[in-house]
Amino acid sequence: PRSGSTFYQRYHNLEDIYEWINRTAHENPTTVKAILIGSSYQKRPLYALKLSLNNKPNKKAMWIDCGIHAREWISPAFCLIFVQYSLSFYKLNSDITQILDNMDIYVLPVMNPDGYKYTWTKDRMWRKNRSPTNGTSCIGVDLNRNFDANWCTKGASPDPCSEIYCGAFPESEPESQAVANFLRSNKDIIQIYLTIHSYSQMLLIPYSCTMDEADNHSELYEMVKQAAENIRRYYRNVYTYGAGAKTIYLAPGGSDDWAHNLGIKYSFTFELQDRGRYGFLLPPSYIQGASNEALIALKTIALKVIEK
Ligand code: ING
Ligand code: ZN
Repeated sequence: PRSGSTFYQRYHNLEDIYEWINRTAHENPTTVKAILIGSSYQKRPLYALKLSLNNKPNKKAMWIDCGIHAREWISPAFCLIFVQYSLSFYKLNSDITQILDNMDIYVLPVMNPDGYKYTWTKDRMWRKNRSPTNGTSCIGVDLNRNFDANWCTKGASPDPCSEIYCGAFPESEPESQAVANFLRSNKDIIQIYLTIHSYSQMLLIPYSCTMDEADNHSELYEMVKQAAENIRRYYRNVYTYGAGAKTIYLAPGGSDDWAHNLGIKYSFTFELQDRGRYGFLLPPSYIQGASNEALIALKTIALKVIEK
């Protein structure tokens, strides 16, 4: 079984993650619900877990998705650790208690299950989903170029063989459409959007799709600055931070920019460990440390939003 502290310090294949989702929901019937938000190109279910630890009415919410890119294994690993931490430390850790007393949290552990499966069975370095395009043998759309935010402009590619292929049209993919539909339906309650990637150790805010600053740039900038300072103070590790286009590269069609434009003003992309030594092949012994850093950044931001 998954008893013993080592379950979360390992990477898990897709079947094990589905089993974990199922078990987590069944073992916590009053606080966790599995919500089917859609399915992948290969018809795998997309389950988000809703964490609702306190029945206070009219609570706001936060959305966290992991595994949009298949090879970034630390990302689903973080989502599992985050759920486990929330369920274990509610009422024990004051930060997570305050956060969960004020908001429900939706966690999508694997947004790209077809790609994730492929990295376990065929090609460890696969990034995109697994949908085919007519007229080419090249497979897959970059789901983080498929959202409707300056879609397929500079920083994305219309070539189906590219690693940053934007797809045939915005939300052409069932995985991005499922997330976009869920966020649209719940945009009045969702205050914070967070998407987890790797690697490079960065805390990014909109925009990535343009060099323009977001309307609330200074507020967002202050949040990621404080989050990076906390990571450095507690874990002595360096994260860079700022608007995506200026900090990493111009990248249109990303989920965080789209969520921001939808009205979810507090929108973030975290790039977890490392800075390139292991890259996507981050050894399992780094999972806990990388997740602790993401967790303190998440807490810093959520507590700031709650204060407002
Ligand atoms: N990085 C992201 C990528 O999709 C990014 C960077 C963030 C792009 C936000 C767009 C919006 O390229 C990784 N490592 O995937
Ligand atoms: Zn990524």
